[in-house]
Amino acid sequence: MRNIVFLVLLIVVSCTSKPDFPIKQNLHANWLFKKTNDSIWLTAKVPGNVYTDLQQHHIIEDPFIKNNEEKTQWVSEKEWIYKTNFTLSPELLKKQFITLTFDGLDTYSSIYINDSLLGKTTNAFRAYTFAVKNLVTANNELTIVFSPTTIEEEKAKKQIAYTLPEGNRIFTRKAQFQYGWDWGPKLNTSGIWKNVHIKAWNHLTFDAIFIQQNTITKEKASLTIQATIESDHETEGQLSTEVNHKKLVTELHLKKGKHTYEIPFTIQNPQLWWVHNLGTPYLYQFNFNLTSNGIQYDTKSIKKGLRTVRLITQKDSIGETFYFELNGQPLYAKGANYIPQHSFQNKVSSQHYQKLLTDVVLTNMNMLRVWGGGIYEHDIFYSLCDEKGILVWQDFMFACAMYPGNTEFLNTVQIEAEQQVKRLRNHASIALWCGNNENSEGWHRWGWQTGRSDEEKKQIWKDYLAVFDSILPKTVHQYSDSTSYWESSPKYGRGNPKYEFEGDAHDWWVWHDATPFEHFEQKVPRFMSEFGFQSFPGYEVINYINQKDTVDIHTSAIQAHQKHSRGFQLIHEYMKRDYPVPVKDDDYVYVSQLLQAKGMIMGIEAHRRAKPYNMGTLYWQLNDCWPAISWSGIDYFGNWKALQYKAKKAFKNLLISAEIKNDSATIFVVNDSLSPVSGKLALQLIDFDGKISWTDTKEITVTPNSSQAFYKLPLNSVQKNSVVFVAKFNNETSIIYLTSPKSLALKKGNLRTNITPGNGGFFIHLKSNTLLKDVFLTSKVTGHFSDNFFDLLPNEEKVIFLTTKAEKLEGLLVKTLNDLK
Ligand code: BMA
Repeated sequence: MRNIVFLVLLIVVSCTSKPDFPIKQNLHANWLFKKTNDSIWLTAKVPGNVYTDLQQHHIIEDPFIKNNEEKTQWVSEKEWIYKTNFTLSPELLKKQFITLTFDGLDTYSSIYINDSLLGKTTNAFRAYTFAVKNLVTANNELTIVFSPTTIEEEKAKKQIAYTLPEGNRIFTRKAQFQYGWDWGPKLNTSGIWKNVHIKAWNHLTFDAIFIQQNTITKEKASLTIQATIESDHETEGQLSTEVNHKKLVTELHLKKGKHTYEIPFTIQNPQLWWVHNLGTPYLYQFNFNLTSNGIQYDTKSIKKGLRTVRLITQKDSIGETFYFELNGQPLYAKGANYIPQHSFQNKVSSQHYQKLLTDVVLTNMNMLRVWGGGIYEHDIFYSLCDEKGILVWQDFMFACAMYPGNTEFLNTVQIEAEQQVKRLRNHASIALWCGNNENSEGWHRWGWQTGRSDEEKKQIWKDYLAVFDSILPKTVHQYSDSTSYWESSPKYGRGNPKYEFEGDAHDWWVWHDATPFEHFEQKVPRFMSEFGFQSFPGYEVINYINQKDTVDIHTSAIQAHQKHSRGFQLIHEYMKRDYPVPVKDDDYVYVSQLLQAKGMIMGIEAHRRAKPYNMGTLYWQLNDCWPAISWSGIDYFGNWKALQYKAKKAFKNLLISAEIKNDSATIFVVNDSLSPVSGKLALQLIDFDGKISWTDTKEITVTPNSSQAFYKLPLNSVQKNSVVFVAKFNNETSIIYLTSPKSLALKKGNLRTNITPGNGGFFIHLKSNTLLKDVFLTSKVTGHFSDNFFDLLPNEEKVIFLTTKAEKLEGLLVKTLNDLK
């Protein structure tokens, strides 16, 4: 229930009495666990899960190395018990209200406190809160029994007369990738995967605060503070809101129970939040204070970016647009699809979040799609996206399946959606809520309807609509400030010709259908939300899988870490088309990364050249959840593959890109910034020794937020395998190749390297008398190269910085494509 507050006073309240704040106590200590029938209790980590606990006690081996995954499958078939003892202080016990909250239990559990059954849980994606005032004392025991998911799944399955695609995972609300995916292991965890805490309070407390944006213009941000307050009696109270030294104290007539009070709040000339490539992701710090009768009862702080972001879908002469508008400006979205960073979430530290999201900014990405087969990420993920100016396309956690539609299932989805939307609605980074990943495409194009009666099909689709066309959009609409909702990604599967003209697209003609990379240039959709190609990870990951110190890609362990049935075969087929196929394993790994990068960059550049027809490109996939051969740009150890380095360049605000068609090269300049860029476009035709055979310059102005063709070069008299065009504009240089890497007449280079120590690493100076393609630096020391897999123009020096803690740069190796010819 909402109450509009009319009485607003600008006063400073002086609190004379001692505050009576809630007491929050985490219950993360002293946990023990065991298999139900075992007699010995072992120590456990909370938050955590049974796999990492078992590993800690050497009962199972690390499932990420060798073929161990298979050996650990018994774990998810057992029942596990966790218990802890905790004490509560007299001060806490004296409080009127005491609640126990589990932010996440994975998944089917029975909770006992001091031997009484507190409740049962069935959804890992929602929090559970219990009132425990009458159940706790100074010394307590908390026990949680986790039953295997299969038991409930089998029961649920029996209630439906037909089989739903894709397996029993659909019955359990937990991370779907834990049942195995084409890039991830089958490790179906159980346990206390998120925080557990006790909260004790007197009289008044904040339940939640939502800073709702009504309208945001350059002149004024009109907001409504929606404060949900729980009170044990009807009373007068004050809510103070403080932002950048402006303080507003509002008198509230508080009713008994949990109620939402709405307080209008304006900020003049607000500083808007922008994605990092277009401005500053400015965040306001809001501090709230709840007072009554001179006593302070609760406080809360929220960092909030003010912006408007909308998904624009409008019919046009070609089909329908699909783009995001940020603060009134059409935004070109550049980025990737994000999957969980680990199979076990307790293994993902805040440093992992920091590092990965810093990498996202460094590679000039401004959007991530949190894919629907993983998890609703932890708060830190969204807070960092807010801080770093990254937009988030947030899927609800449903992927590649049809889900049941019984009342119990719909109810749990309703609660889950409401909790997640409320949890994330203050984040400036949330750009979109999307219902699911590929469920609709699967239903319409993957043969899921075959052999079903009309009645059955009608029922399954009705159940689909109940979730994705009703519960989820209604929840987003009701609890957020008009965040856009999109039913399913993609809008149309690639089998439907409309995929090119309307909505977002997952273009898997490349890879799954083995179509050559050039397809990306021929079929450009309105927004590419998935496209990808696999490669081997860095040497460090390969050696970790095998537990060896030489690169070997022919082991059964490597086979076990490739989850796509045709994965190796597809890499090989594509490699033969465009690259020399190396014999040595370390070379093969290197070329597999070049191959992946070539395909993806071809796509990214074609998409960006097609702006504003196309307004976004998110490749599949940013990261890995275990050491794998996969589509990722960044491997399990955080090392950048060739794709990530090359995407960094291809995602810059200013891109020089050539379209090679009909024996000519058309030079485009793409400008994503909101200002015009003027300068000299300089073009040269050089051979691999640097001899210039043709040159021209042109003064150009690239209009803001545009892609324009500026030059057309005929290629009919050009020796395509032994020359390149070099295009320069505004400090950017692009080397334009006219034929596939395999056909290039690259020469053996005379590379000179010189290493000098620097602050926190080493400078590596590189120079060659001939063009070196795809220069790859690798070393024994752990670190990050400022650039890698780059081309070195003849007689031009390039300086790379290796950031490392090592004192000596040992074993620097340089590989080039020239060496493999
Ligand atoms: C996409 C994803 C995933 C899958 C990937 C690679 O469509 O949504 O389901 O892992 O393709 O096959």
